[in-house]
Amino acid sequence: MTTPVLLQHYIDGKWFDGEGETVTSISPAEPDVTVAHGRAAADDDVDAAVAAARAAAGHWAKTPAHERGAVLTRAASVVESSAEQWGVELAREEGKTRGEGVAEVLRAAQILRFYGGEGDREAGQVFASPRRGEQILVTRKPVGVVGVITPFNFPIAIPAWKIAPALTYGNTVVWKPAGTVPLLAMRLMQALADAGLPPGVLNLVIGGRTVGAGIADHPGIDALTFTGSTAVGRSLAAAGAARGVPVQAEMGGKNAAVVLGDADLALAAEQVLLGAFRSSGQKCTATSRLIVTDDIADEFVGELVARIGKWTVGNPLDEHVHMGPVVDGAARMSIRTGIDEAVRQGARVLCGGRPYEDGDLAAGFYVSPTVLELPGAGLDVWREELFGPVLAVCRAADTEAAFALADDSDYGLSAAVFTQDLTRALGALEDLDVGILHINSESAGADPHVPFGGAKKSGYGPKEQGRAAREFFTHTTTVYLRGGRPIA
Ligand code: UN1
Repeated sequence: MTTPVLLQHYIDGKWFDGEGETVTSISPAEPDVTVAHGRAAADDDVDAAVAAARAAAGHWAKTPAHERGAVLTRAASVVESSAEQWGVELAREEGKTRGEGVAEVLRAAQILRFYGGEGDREAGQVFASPRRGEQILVTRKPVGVVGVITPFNFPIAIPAWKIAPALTYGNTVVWKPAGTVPLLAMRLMQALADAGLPPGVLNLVIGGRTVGAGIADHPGIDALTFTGSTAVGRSLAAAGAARGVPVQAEMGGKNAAVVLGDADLALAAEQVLLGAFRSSGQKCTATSRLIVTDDIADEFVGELVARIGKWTVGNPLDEHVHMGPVVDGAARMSIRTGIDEAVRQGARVLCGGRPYEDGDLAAGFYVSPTVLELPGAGLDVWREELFGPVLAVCRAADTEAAFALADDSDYGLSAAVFTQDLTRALGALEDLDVGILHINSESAGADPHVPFGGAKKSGYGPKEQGRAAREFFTHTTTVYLRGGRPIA
């Protein structure tokens, strides 16, 4: 057993103990194992963090983009060289498998490196002027002090993809990670500090909802970026609107995989399995709805359930395990309730669905990979996000009906369509209102250099990642630039 890490906060270049409520980060695989513990930030710590970020803002904004980028590039190396160790810590603290944990840490390094290169890219636009002797420049400026509120499910990648663009574009940051994953937050903070980030530029305050609300409502915060539930995202967006502060919120999903009759069924089954159950389904991009056309429905669902049967659920640190627990007891409870309710409403359990009754799997926060066949699309499980390893299945008569079913959702984050037919693939692009569309690959996944985010209830404000992030983390100044020469 490893000794718990002392949980600390970082403001104005200094680590210190909190004085708020007690925070204990446990391992969801073994709830009696404490990973990190300490005390939450107090209200005046949020004030101190915002004050430090404000004080650092002017100097950081004037620091050359290449120097800002160099800090991120150095941090990328620190993160990369720690991937094995932090990947294990991540798996222990969050519950995804060790392999996924290591891959996530490496992804964070890749994101830091991408934004580290920003100084080498174009920084604005030049337009012709309708007047002689003039040109019009559109330049970019940081928005100021950004509040960053991040979820439990990607404890280092999501913080990296918010903080790296915030910093590279010259903003300073006050960051609150999810209270369930403070250790990985401390690791990323330390990496950036070791890379030479000046004091006050990034401040880490750990705590629960009151700390989050303290940041969101703080008059010293100029913009807020959030990933988490639709309910919280919308309330932050409303609060931001009331104060005239821009909010970027990346929220829920009810992502469909559509498997059509001409698909490569083995490929589709492999990808749907990964999309639905990797990270125990706790990704906003996870596949939670499966739509199969009648012609191949029995064969495909049979193949999928057979593959799930070969998966090992267990301690995420064990090499042969495919799926670990969900993040905490409350998550396990709400997912189980959602399954029970679906069954009550007429769903048929094709696999999983029952709680683990003994041994390590009953002690940890495990939910078995569950596939539910629905009598129709009216069930709550088809509409509401459960954020767990639960896949609901509906059949469709043909491609058109399948796409209509997929698009009939309040959410619009991602979708996966399995077909070998170009016309059907292009039809999906036309018919599905989503931010991310995968053809013949699982619904989850993101690359640092391309936009990420959803349509409909899934996203609010500009997209994240790639150069799309610039829309949120900067604003433009249009410069009418004319010299002093007499106009001929
Ligand atoms: C991914 O699919 O790899 O909270 C990333 C989430 C998303 C990130 C998904 N914002 O699950």
